[in-house]
Amino acid sequence: MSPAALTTPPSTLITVAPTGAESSKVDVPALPVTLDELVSTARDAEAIGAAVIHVHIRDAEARPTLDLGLLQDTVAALRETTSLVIQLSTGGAVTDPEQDRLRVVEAAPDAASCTMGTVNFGRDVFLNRWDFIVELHNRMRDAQVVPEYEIFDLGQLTTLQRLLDNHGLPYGEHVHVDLVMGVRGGMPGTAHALVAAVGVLPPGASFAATGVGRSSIPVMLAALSTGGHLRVGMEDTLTYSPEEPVRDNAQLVARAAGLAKIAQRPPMSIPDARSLLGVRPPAAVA
Ligand code: KMH
Ligand code: ZN
Repeated sequence: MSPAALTTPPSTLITVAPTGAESSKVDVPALPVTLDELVSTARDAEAIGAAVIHVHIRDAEARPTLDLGLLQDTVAALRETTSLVIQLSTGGAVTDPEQDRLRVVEAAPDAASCTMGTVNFGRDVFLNRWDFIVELHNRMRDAQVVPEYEIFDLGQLTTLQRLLDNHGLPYGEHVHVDLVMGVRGGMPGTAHALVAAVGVLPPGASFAATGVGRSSIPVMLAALSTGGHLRVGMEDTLTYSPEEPVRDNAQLVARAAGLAKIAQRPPMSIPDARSLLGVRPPAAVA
C-alpha cells in the first residue's frame, strides 16, 4: 500500500471530569470543590490537552449542588479564564430532584450530559425515566445546548436510538456518546464490553469512553484503538496505580494525552472539538 492510501487517524478529544458528586473533600483533599480550585484545574487541563470540561459543582460546605446561580457563576468564570467547551452535568448526585436537573440547561453551558437510562449506582440508584430523558433532550435542543449522551449499560444505547428516532437529532445535529464503564451496576470496564457498545452506536455517532477506578487504563487503550475519545478525571478515578492516590486532575489528563500521542492520535484542539460536537462558536454565546 502506498503512503498516500493511508488516512490520517483522527485526533483525540479529551474531556476532564475533575470533581463528580460522589467523593468528599475530606476523603480526597485534592478534589477541586471551590470555584477557584475548579478554574485552576480547568486551566491546567486545557494547557495539557483537554478540550472539554464536565462540571459538577459544590456548595460552601463542599456538598454537591445544582444551585442555578452557582452554576451560572461557574460557567461565567470558566468562559472568562479558559476556552474549554463547558459541559455541565445534569446527572448531579443520585439524590438530586428531576426539576433541578432539568434547570441546569438554563445556566447556558455549551453542552450538558444526558443519561440514557436508570442504573444501579453502587448501593444507590441513578434514576433516569424515559419521560425525563425526553424532556431533557427537548429542553437542551431549545436552549441550543449540545448533549453528551451518557451510557452506563448496553441497553441504554437502544434507548438512545429510540430517542433519536422519536424526537430527532440534538442541537448541532451530531450525536456524541460517552460510555461510562465500570460503575458497580453498569457495564464492565473491559475492551470486550467497549467493542460491544461501539457495535450498536447510532450511525455517524462519535464516542468517548470513561473507565471508572481500575478500569481506567484498559478502557482508555480500547477507546484509542477503536477510534474513540477519552474522558478522565477525579470524578471517575482516584487511584493512579495500585496503592498510589491520584495527585491531581492534571496527572490524569497528562496520562491520557500521553497515551493519545503514543496511539498517534494526539489531543484534539478546542476549535476542532467545537466543530466535532457542533457547539455554538464562542462569539455566539451570550
Ligand atoms: N453523579 C452520578 C449520579 C452525569 O454527570 O451526568 C451521575 C453522573 C452523570 O455523574
Ligand atoms: Zn458527571
